[in-house]
Amino acid sequence: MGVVIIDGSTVRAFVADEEHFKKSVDEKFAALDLNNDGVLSRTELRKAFESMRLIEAHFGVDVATPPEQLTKLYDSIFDKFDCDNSGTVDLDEFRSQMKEIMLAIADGLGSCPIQMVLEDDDPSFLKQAAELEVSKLNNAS
Ligand SMILES: [Ca+2]
Ligand SMILES: [Ca+2]
Repeated sequence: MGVVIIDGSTVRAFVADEEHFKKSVDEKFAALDLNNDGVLSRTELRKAFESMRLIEAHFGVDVATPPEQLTKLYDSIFDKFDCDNSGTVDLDEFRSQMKEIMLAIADGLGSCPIQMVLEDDDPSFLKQAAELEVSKLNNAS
């Protein structure tokens, strides 16, 4: 565990590192596909967002949001992911939306760095972005 400063360029570098990003997304997808049918259902995707804490970062939802409003929000997110309206999210849909979301977060961060505490069990993508930054710094020194 440690503290690292990240900003928009950190997140962008993470997404731009295609091999690494794809691997992270693929691993995340596999972990989220609880029943191993190769696609994410509405429930599985909702669990995903609850665990990734991306909603808070990207959509600015505060903790006091009423459950029915959250459900609406998750439904709208699911529809965004499910580009072909098949009722499930496949790996391609997941990859492209994750990329968009991460880039939107990068835009949101801009050049205003945020401080992140890295916890070992934190599954968030921002943490992975931060770790990539740390490993680059280590390599540079
Ligand atoms: Ca599934
Ligand atoms: Ca679909």
